[in-house]
Amino acid sequence: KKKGFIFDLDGVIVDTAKYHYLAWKKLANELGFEFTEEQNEMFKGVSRKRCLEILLDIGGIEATQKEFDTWMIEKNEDYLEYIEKMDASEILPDVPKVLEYLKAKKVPIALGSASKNAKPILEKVGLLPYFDNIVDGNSVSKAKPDPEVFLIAADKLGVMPKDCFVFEDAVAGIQAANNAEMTSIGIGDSDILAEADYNFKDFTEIDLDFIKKLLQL
Ligand code: B16
Ligand code: MG
Repeated sequence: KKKGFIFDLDGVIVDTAKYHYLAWKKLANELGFEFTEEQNEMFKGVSRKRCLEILLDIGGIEATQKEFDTWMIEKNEDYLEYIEKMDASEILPDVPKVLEYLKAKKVPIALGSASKNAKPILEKVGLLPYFDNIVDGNSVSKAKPDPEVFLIAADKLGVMPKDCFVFEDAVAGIQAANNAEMTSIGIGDSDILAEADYNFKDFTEIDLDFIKKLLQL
């Protein structure tokens, strides 16, 4: 049966969380409060708008709609400055190994990300050609843990949801994959991502026999 693979972007393919953090921290500091790396954990897999709502909650700030919109733009402009400098050296270890294997087996691959900047990032690091479809923050209306992003990806790949495998680093992302009735593969801390069907610290722990086994399921 035809299988499909769906990759989250941030925390799975590249570590852009550090750039999101720096941009949010700058905004928080400008508004007069601190924003820690620990608090940034809550932002993983979460939309830009929702992140700003949480940030303002942390700072105890009530914003007008105009301020809110301005700060969204300001954060993104700072983030884009970091993205601008990205190259292939920022691809997380052994990710290309898995992409290369899937390509060779002609298995369709999609991106399923909450980011509105997903495509330029893939372009910057040179991985765009591997992806048959990109489903990102521009094409979804419901955020993870809603399964929408992955269901659209499966549909675009022409693969049944239950025959899709999802790599995710965020709890909400694992839940979204599970809600879509796909097989979820957690990348990161297995205690945090305990709801995943499979867990790996990172792609260096994934050998190609595992991928081969999934393709035979
Ligand atoms: P943007 P993912 C998510 O990417 C990030 O984890 C999250 O921290 C970020 O706020 C979100 O993208 C939106 O990003 O501001 O670029 O639209 O993990 O779903 O690939
Ligand atoms: Mg992620």
